[in-house]
Amino acid sequence: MLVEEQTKATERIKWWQEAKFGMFIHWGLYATLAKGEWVMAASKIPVKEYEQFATQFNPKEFNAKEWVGVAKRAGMKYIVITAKHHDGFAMYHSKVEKFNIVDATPFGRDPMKELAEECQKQGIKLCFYYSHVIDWHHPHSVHEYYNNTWDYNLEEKAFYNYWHNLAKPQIQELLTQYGDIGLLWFDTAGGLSKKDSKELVEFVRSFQPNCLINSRVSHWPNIGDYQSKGDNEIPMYGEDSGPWETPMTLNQSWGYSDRDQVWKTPESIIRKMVNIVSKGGNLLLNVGPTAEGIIPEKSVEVLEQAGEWIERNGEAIYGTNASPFPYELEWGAVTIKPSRMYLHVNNEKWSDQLKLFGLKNKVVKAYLLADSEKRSLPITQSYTESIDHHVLGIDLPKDAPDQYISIIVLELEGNAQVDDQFMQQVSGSVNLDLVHAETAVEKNEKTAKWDFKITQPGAFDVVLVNFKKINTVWEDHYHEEVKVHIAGQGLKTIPQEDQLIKDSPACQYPYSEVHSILGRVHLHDSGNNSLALTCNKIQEKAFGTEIWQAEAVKLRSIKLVPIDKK
Ligand code: JFZ
Repeated sequence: MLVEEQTKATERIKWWQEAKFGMFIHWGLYATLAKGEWVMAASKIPVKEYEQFATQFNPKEFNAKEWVGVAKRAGMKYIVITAKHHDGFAMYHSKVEKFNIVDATPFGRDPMKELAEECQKQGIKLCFYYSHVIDWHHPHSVHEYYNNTWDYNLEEKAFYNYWHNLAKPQIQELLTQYGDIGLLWFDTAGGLSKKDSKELVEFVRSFQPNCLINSRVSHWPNIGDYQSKGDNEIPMYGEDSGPWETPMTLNQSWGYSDRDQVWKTPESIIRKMVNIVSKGGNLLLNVGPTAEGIIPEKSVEVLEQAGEWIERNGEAIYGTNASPFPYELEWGAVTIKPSRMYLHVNNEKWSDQLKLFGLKNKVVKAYLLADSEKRSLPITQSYTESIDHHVLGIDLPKDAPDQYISIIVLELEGNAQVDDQFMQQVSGSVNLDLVHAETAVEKNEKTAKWDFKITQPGAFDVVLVNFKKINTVWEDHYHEEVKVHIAGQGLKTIPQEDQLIKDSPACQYPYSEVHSILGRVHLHDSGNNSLALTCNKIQEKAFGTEIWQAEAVKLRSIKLVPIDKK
């Protein structure tokens, strides 16, 4: 990219990177069936029959002011709403296709217009989701896999008929009828050529040069302004060098489903948001309103409660940068600003003293974000030259001052600088993430290697950490021995599902975190060590983020867990 283009791109995305938290809204004709947004394909509903649902679609309760108000109270800075999903039904007044909410329903209003006005009033950016490749209503849309083959003959489809007569004209409408649009969220681009993908980006820019475009606009890499991860996927520290987001469900569905009552708690939302923001990402959190136009009560309740925490702690969220540490911290997470570090401490890890290894700066002052008087907390800082080890200790009041996560502010001399090598944490464990390993392939064997520092020698369990997608048979993925070499000791074993964690800071439905204990090792001395893992799950390059591309079992990291510590 030219320097000038790069500068423009950096400027364009600034608001979004500062915003951190947005509302996703999956709302469409499918809400009338209350079985999620894929119902048309799942039940192979013929177009003629599906069109009939429009004649009864009358979301009288829709109230733009209330919806935008919910987003505001949740602490969200932008809204991304489905202007057209895979069913092809336009949720706005389209002039190029009658199958839209104004022309085809008794409702007759344009909710996108009402939202645009309300967003403007309440200071929220409005953004549109547009399914640009999958369209089950149009006879000529062609996706690699997900086509309407129950009405139409795939062989008779002429993609460019769809592309030039529906997709592009509708995208143009969205960019010209509703004022400034923050971003266009494209999805499931399977089969779209590189040329058409790039042209689409140019097409969008020709109407609104500052409108952001997510990576799902194309399957070709490096097109669009930022990376949308797979649904509900949270990456490892440092996995992404550019801007990224996690699109996340509040229950287990995007579009309204009357059967799905598995709601995340406000606590879980806060923890995931903090984890994501500490890794430099954004959280795009979904609600699925009903056919009446109501955001389910339970979603509103969870969002408002999460919003109260964010309101109190916004200083440590909005406009921050990612943690400089290349691993998960066992007590929580870190965000930074110039000359400042925020320690987000999980309340169950709250104790008399918090210790942090590896911060090189002098700490000028430490205080609780919850303390309006900013009273100094007693601190000690030490450095041991022989093992190049920095330790910060902060004395804490007896009780955690906030709900779920309490934040300590560190005022630093200069911008945060940390020892970025892997090291043992305070509890004695070592977390080695795959993305930071040196990898090599030899004789068909893939090996990952890490160097790390030990400050408290002892005996350790070696634990392999994978994320496993629901309904995946573990043995289909791990049926060969993996090998570990560390400090002259070797382990060789087939990983088992020893511990299954359904919800952790970075893991959630449809994944669970699987811990496999590979064996026990002894580290006798302080200082530098290295670990080598040989395992065929070590990927050279991450997959794309199309539905079918999400890896069923993803190797994340290997951990050393001390066994003599309680
Ligand atoms: C897509 C849509 O099909 C779905 O209806 C919803 O809109 C969602 C936000 O996006 O589905 C996907 C796309 C990618 C993955 C999973 C579901 N993925 O990479 O894991």
